[in-house]
Amino acid sequence: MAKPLRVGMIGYGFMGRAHSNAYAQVNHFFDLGHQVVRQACCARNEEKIKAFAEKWGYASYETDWRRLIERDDIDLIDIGSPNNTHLEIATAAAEAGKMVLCEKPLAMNAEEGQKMVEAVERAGVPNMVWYNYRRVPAISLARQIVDEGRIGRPFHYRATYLQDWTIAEDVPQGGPALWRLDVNVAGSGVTGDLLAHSIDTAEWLNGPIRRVSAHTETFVKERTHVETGKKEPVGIDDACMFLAVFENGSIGTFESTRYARGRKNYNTFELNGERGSVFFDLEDPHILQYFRYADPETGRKIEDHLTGWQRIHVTNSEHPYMDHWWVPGCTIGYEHTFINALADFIEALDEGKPVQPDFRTALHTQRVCDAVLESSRTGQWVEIPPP
Ligand code: SOE
Repeated sequence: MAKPLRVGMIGYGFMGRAHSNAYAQVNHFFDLGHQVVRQACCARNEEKIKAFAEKWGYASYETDWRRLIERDDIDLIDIGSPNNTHLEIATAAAEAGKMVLCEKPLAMNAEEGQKMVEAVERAGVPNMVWYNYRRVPAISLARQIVDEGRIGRPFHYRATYLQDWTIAEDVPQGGPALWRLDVNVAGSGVTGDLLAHSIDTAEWLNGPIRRVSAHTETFVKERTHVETGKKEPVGIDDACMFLAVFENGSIGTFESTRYARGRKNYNTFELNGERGSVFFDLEDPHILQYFRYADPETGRKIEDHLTGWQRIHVTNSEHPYMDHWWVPGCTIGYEHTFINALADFIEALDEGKPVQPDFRTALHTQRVCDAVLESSRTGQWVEIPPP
């Protein structure tokens, strides 16, 4: 008999919906020792959170997150509210003995992230950060291919994360929908919002980043602020490029912008090694491209007339997560990455094991983001301490 896992969800925006969908679906597709109960959701706007509770099947709602955390019928607090709220909520939730899930990036900066790690580790509560792209089956397959030794000694890592939704100068900043453009709420621009994903994926596939050298740009210097109605300086980075040196000796380039006309959520990476390469593009999410140069066991070169890039359609039941979904050839989508992540969290909970990426791992990602921003400010290479 599955134990109840009573969830208190904070936030009702894009991520509030993505996480709530995972809570609604996970037990339909994964056999787990816990049954999710959508116990309560929470946001300040009563009309909106009441409607959200009805739409997503939450049994109740709150308009003050402190009240949600005080409730003894809640086991897990999920933070889907803007970045400047993460520290306070996560700390209070951990102190109240709740499990804590947090939307990425972990915090506004590493100093805050460090406090969050201390809070969850002091309380000994299960915790996870929603770096959902690890749970794209094709990206998990890339990790499997690396673990199987099929890439061999890595040389290059190349990541891009491109969007185009902030090019118009009249897009305002601030408020419930556009807080990502307000540095006081988001902490940074594309570095924390998009490159944090790329860094998490990169470190998961290729190990820790040790040094970075970066350049950031803010193309539109002033935008009307939704809350004041006045033009205010833009404090976020609109675009960021950085060079990276990994602990394993390979080198990387990372590029992100919200000004790449035509690119919507173009999140790609390529890893080139001595024995093979992998390439992934989120706008073609079911495909992992794999180039096999040599046999992983013998190191012997594949016959020349048989080498070439393979486009693996990652929908076989042997592929990561796919035995929980449909028959081979039938694809899954963006929302399933959150369901897969939640299933991993609950499986770990069932077994009393930690899950990745936890707050400590996400803190390292945050340290890389901070180092990138520091490097852009100072024009110097910046070292990142080992995880
Ligand atoms: C920004 O546009 C955004 O919504 C990010 O905040 C998400 O983390 C990313 O997955 C999609 O783009």
